Amino acid sequence: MIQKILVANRGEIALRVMKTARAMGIKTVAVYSEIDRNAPHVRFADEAVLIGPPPSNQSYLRGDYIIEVAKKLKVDAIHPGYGFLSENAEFAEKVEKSGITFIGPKSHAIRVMGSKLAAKDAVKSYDIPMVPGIDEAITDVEKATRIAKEIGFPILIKASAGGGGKGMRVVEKASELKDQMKRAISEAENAFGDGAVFIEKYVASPRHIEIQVLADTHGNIVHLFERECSIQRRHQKVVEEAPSAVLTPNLRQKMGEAAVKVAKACDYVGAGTVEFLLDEAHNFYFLEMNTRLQVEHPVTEWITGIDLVAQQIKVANGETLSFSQDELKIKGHALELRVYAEDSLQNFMPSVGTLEVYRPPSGKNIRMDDGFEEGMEVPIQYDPMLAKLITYGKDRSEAIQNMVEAISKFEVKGVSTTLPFGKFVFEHEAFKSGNFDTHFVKNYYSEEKLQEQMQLEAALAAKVALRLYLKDTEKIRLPKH
Ligand code: MV4
Repeated sequence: MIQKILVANRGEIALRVMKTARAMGIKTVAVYSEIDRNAPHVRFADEAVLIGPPPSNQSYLRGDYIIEVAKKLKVDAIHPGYGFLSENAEFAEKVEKSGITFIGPKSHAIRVMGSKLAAKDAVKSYDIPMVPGIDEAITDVEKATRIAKEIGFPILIKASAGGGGKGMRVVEKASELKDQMKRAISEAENAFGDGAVFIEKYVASPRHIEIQVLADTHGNIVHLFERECSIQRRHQKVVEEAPSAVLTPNLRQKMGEAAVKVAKACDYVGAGTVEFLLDEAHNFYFLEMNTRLQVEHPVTEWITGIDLVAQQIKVANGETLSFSQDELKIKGHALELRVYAEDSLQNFMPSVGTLEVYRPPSGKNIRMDDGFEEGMEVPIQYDPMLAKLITYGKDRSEAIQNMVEAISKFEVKGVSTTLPFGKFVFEHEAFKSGNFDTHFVKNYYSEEKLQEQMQLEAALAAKVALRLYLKDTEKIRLPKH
């Protein structure tokens, strides 16, 4: 039985994991870098250990040292959160070898899904739709040209070791292929130490839809429906929601079944996410699997009523899933906005400084997952995400309305945030209608448009204030008559 968990992470996700652990009666250990000395995750934990200077490679990425700390404090399990060591197969393996439970899948699954080509290979015999293309590394330009012509241009060159869009290149015609392949290979070598690239048909206007899965150690696998993650900027997700505005029950079931097969193909254990592209004709294609808890997991938790961290811990304890696929139902609609310390009017430049004012909204249909407090500095060493603002509604339009209200109540001073950008998205006709794809930001957003919207709102606010003032002065005068 897990009685003590070390959380090898920081910020909102470290807190998120510890809150569930505590609710389950499990002791928590935080690790922290020098700059995080006074961070909320450190104060929340039952014990906390300094692990090094601020740069991640000297602190949160020191796998061996974190395992040493865990052993010294007689920790039963390590939760890696997302990012940092969460998808490091070697780390997962070392944790297990040290006699500590890794809260996540076996290193085999992490390794297979860490390579796109290995992933394609693993799911090959499971009848899962994949984008037309090849399933092996290619270096021969002649051969690539032949295949590309078969597939039909435009095609996409992808790095096998790449993730989050890194190392991807669109090729419009055969004459560009040679040059682009050379570049892609050398880029992949430099970035990942692995020059393997492959080609796929380029899906021009896809939606990004992912399916949450959960597997126990006894062979039971369920899916917890989809999250729509098409609203992103340079491969950084900005808004996520569940369910998607466009999936029919039939398509949802098909995608769910495909996701479960992907999990089966790599002997998956724990909570994982299977990513798909959905094209304009609503064909779906398996892209990759993320072998960790995702940033956007709260929207799934809200529509299913299931605490995914609690499930991860139970599975790690060897428990059997306590529900079947048939017992899972979608209830209502949830949205998540990632609030970054970035300036939406200055090309999303990181905005560092002190949170002179930090007052997140609260209420019945609002969930805030954050790791910041008023007065704290926003450090430059880590991801600039300040908070996740999550809202709920009985349906999509109610969730949107609650989100717009929550954004307007969120007060931050001292650093710029992407809150105004978020409001722009939720108030946009394309978003409200549900008719959008991964090009939403590129297609609809500009600093000028946001500026214009903010000025209109400021003018409206001034008018409302003036009207209130006039009404007030009238009230004051009234008794005189
Ligand atoms: C694609 C694609 C179009 N066609 N594959 C980007 C990240 C990586 N996970 C896969 N990605 C894409 N793969 C084919 N064959 C378009 C993207 C893509 C994308 C996918 C999901 C979310 C946002 C995206 C933004 C640009 C491109």
